[in-house]
Amino acid sequence: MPETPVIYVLNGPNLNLLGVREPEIYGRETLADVQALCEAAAGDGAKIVFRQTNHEGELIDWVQQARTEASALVLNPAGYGHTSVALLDALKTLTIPIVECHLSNPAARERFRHKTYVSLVATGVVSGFGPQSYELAVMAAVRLARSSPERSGSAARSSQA
Ligand code: CA2
Repeated sequence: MPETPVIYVLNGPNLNLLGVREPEIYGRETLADVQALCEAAAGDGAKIVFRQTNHEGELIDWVQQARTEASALVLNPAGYGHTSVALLDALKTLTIPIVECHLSNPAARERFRHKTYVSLVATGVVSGFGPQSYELAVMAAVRLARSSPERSGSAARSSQA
């Protein structure tokens, strides 16, 4: 029986305010609701490690951790997606699938949101579906993890260490 893949779901700055501020843009569901959606989407098929930080260095530490501990990464980089070359450099060290995820559709918003550094290395991008973007991103990540068996479970972790 293959080991259960681990999916890291990492969230960047201000997403802790989800459901509390700007509901007209980001909706009324909280980040805890989003976490529950991710866990339900994974079901018994994967283990979800769900985290949020307002600090660029901490996000980068977690990306580095995902390199050895995860089978796939779902990332909502929030504002850092548009600004952080350091985050891009960290993501470039990963060999696991990366699914970029946004609640809103940044391409339909202000010009400065139209591009992210993360998209340069993402396997795919899900945006514009509100919390459901995460659900879809986790489903994609689980499939990608399963279709890259060398990247699932402990064998992957030791080969990448
Ligand atoms: O649509 C997304 O998920 C974004 O990643 C959200 C970022 C934004 O900078 C990106 O362009 C698109 C902003 C996250 C801020 O989250 C808040 C949530 C509630 C209230 C205020 C901010």
